[in-house]
Amino acid sequence: MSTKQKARFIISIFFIALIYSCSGNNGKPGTSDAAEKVYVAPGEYDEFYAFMSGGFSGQITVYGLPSGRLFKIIPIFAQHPENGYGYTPETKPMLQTSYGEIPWDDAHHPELSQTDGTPDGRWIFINANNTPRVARVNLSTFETEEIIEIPNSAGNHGSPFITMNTEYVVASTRFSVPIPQKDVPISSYKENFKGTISFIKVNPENGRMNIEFQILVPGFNYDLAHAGKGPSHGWAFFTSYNSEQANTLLEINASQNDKDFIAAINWKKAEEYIKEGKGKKYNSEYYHNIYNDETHTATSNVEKEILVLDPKDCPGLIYYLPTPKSPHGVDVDPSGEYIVAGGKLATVIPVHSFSKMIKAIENKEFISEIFGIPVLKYESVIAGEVEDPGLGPLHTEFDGNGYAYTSAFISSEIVKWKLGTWEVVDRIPTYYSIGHLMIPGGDSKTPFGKYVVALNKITKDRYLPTGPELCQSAQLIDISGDKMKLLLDFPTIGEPHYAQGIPAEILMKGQKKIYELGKNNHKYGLRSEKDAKVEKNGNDVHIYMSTTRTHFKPDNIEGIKIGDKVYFHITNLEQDWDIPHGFAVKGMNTAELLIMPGQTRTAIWEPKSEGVYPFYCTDFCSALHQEMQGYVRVSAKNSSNELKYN
Ligand SMILES: [Cu+2]
Repeated sequence: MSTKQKARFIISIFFIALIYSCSGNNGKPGTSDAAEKVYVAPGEYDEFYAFMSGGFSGQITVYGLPSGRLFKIIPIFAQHPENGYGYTPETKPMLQTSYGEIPWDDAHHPELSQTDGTPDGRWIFINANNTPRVARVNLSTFETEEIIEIPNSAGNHGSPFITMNTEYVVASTRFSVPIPQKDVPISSYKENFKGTISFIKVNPENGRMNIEFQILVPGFNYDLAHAGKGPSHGWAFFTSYNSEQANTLLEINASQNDKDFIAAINWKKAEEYIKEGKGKKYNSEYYHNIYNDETHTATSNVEKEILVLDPKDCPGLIYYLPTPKSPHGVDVDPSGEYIVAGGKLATVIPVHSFSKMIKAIENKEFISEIFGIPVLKYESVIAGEVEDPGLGPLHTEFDGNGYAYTSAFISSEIVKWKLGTWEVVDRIPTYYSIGHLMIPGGDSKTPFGKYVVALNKITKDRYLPTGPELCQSAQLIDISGDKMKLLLDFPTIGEPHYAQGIPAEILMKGQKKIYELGKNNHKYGLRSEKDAKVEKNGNDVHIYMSTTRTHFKPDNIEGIKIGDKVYFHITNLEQDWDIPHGFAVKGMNTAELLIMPGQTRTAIWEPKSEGVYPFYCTDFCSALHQEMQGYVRVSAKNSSNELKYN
């Protein structure tokens, strides 16, 4: 080789290295190819909508895929100043619980409603983890319509996973607690602590939830769940760890046993037992908050009792599948045959077979019994084990083409493997510490494929610092070819704990554009501007106010006195898509309002000193938006000023 040849050789190696470093496998795609794949031209729509949990933000954020654009924040378990959710009398009842008003909670797993195992775009459910609740958001309005508290639960982590036709939303308690609650030594954990698994029935017409029954289970930590589908429809699977029932230093003490369990629950059998009267009534106070789309107002109802099944009285209701080792996720493949566990300390991914499980139950291949629950023999139910699945496998989703994708938390990667042969066929690093992952429809019978989204816990070095607190991060990976390809990083709000994705066209079909004025039955709502008025009742002043582009009616109000409580009930009379109006009055000490077309919302104001106070529209609504304003005159308590307005 001449010197020239040598130089050329070295240069070509350098270029090959450069090309490889841009190919997407080191986390820096940087190619026009990737940019083209995520580019959504102005005026065009994203193909998928992704609903991400906000984790500790208590919200759901809505992103477009593949662009990664943030479209909306839907407040669920948290007050939200953007639109007044949780501040207005119409929405405050949504945050009521048996512990009082809770303005902030931890939201983990969004879950789309399904029909025949396919996401249908009607509702999305999500859990409050800390003070156990399940919420339902209507996807025609993107409003939180219902929140139900779950009694006899603590750390509502394993929820809300739904059955194939949204018959039930299932939930399990992470922390076992005394049931019913009582004052006992914590060291009496083994004697006194229990877990529960809840089945929340969903009304197919309007989505209304009610807790149909709970099942009392041994005091382990129940972690995650998924319902069966196809042949396994009628069953639901729940992971558990801490089968040691330790109550201190769990990082050591709950990792003693070689295997913990997946609880396989036959919910059709549970329905039979309930019919036969096997359920026992427990006194349990819990809140059930429902938002009414016609009165535009939520109400809190207090429920007093709940039906509880004890497996001891219900043979055939639950079986334990031994699962190595401290399992976290449990996922059922699109065919409904394979039940995949993510054993966070396991060296393999165990895959259970539903049909083998049924056979083993028939043949009574049990190795022991725990509190009346038979434990099946591992070898009898296992379909296969995926070897070398990465360190700390947590969650699995499916592409509908026979492949599974598992997130590995410790080794920060996604591992692709083949169902049936269990061989690993591809792996891609994530940045960093991936928890859940999401393929649109990836936990359903009909995955839409195309992308997997990595939901990461840490973003160190991916973005410029924004203080000690960095944004968290999602990553979009193309799964349309044999090899996974990183396309895009995008920041998230709160912890992107889990997400669900659905084709945008399914959502668009049901989208509500306005609230019809003719159906506005809010107690203080207006159908037309003529009806605007002010009524005084003792110290309560109710202002029935209208907004249209570009004025309030009334816009001058006098005769308000110190000590009065002023309710601005504002109806937005617009009947045109995307014309909200805002409202704020100087010194108001709750959030401002944002009122959608046809909607009524209330701001409460208790003026503290005499004077004249302006109010105005806070949402830029047209060319004369600045003129959209008014005044309230506040007089001394003993003033003789009469109430007047125009
Ligand atoms: Cu306006």
